[in-house]
Amino acid sequence: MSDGDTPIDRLPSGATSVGVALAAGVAGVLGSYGAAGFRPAFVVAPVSGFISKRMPGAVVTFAITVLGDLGQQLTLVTAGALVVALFAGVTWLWLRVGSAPHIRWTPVLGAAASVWFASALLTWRFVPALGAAAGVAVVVAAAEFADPLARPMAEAPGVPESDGRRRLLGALAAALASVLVGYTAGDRAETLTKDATSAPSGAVYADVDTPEMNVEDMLATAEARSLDFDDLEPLVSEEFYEVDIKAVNPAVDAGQWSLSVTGEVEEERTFSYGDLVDRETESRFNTLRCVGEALNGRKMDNAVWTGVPVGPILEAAGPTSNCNCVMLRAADGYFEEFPLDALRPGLLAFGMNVNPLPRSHGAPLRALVPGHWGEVNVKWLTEIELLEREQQGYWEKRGWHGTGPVNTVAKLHAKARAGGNRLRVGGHAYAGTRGIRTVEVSVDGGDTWTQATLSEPLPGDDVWRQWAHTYESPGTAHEVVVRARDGTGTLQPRKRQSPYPSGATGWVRETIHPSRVQ
Ligand SMILES: Nc1nc2c(c(=O)[nH]1)N[C@H]1C(S)=C(S)[C@@H](COP(=O)(O)O)O[C@H]1N2
Ligand SMILES: [Mo]
Repeated sequence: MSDGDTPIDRLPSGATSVGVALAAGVAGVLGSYGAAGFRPAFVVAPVSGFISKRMPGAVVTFAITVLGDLGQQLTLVTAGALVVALFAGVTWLWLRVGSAPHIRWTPVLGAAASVWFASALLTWRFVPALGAAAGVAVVVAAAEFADPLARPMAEAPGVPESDGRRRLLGALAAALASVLVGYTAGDRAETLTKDATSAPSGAVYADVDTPEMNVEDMLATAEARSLDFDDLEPLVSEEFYEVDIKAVNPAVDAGQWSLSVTGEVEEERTFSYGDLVDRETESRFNTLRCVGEALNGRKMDNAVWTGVPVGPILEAAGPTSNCNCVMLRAADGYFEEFPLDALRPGLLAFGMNVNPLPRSHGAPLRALVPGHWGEVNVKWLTEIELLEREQQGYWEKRGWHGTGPVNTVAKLHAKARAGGNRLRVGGHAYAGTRGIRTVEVSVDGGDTWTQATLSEPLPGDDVWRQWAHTYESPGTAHEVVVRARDGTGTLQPRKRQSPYPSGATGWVRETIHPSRVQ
């Protein structure tokens, strides 16, 4: 079979154009990623944000409670495909318009300019949009110039209009190169900024009173008080969970950023990053838990946070509202409303475990609201608005009731052999500001109960504890049940309820097969 007989060579030019256009679409998206990294200037970001925002409440709930992080990845892939289709469509139109001979630059420049314009409109960032245009331009140019003679010859009767195979291969090669370059550049931009703070130079702790050793001491205390249990996460989380409404987080420059206190106040106030960092700071342990997580889920973690207490900031503005309600607003368009009294003892944090607050956890500044569900601990905070009457927050508009205090929970995350015929189980227990008094364990499905060993409490009003229990293995499969009693003596409710809408309840139960425990 000669070269000329390969099926691709016999492609009608229409199909070739579609192939070139799709290759250009992919290259455009990767070009945008190369210029922006995984930040709001990445052209897929606004589209995936739009999808998340418009997704019906029921779908969001399904995504959070069943799909977990996969839900957000699906949104991102869908958004990516839509943008590829958009860029490909625009390119295809220009390939049609510009298909006259001798004007090969027309589709190259036309498609690039249109894609730049579309990206700039979507992201409202004009320079990074050039990345998308460059990706598209390279692919269309490669297709057009891969086959130098095709177009002039097309006018001669009997001569094929163009060599579809060469055009398509040129486009694919250029797209592959764009993908590689875009991915590498974007990934580099991303690692440089992912967990980097957007704090101005002279790191947070350089200008504040809190001696860094203070936080170091707290971390050392947490390590010392963590139970000696290999499979159990220590008292300060090694990996802190993350929940965001958008797949692409805001990238806020602390130098440009400010926090305003607005609404029902005597005097509206605005604070720059420097204003806040210069105030008297405080470091606290604070545990967070997401209302959307499963009963024995992994979206509950603890850290040492450094920042300024909210109380004096509120007092500086002088709240006059009589609904006792406040709305926190953020740079990603997130907003949550809850009682002002819950916010008063809170912290505005710009540090996390000795480091500046990472972008993923809300840099430059987030709210910490003691004892309340994660969702009111607003990240990338920009505004504290005192309200006149109650309003619904982002999640409440989607049916959740997650603005109140957390439910009590004892989780079971670790199992191990403990020598001889003994087994050991353990986990974390948390009840917000009520604290944990005891954790009780049953190894016979709930018939008899024993008190578990608890980790020594850490200082603070809103910190979890670890529990562990060692027992003689019955030798056969048995059900372990665990429940906590909070600081007021109230037992964790037995009734099982799903996370939606007000957080999971019930006791964690797990059937343990002794032979399968490592
Ligand atoms: N601006 C903003 N703040 C936010 C969110 C968000 O999507 N945007 N998610 C909330 C939810 S639902 C939770 S559980 C916590 C999680 O905080 P983390 O990501 O630091 O663990 O942040 C809350 N604050
Ligand atoms: Mo959450």
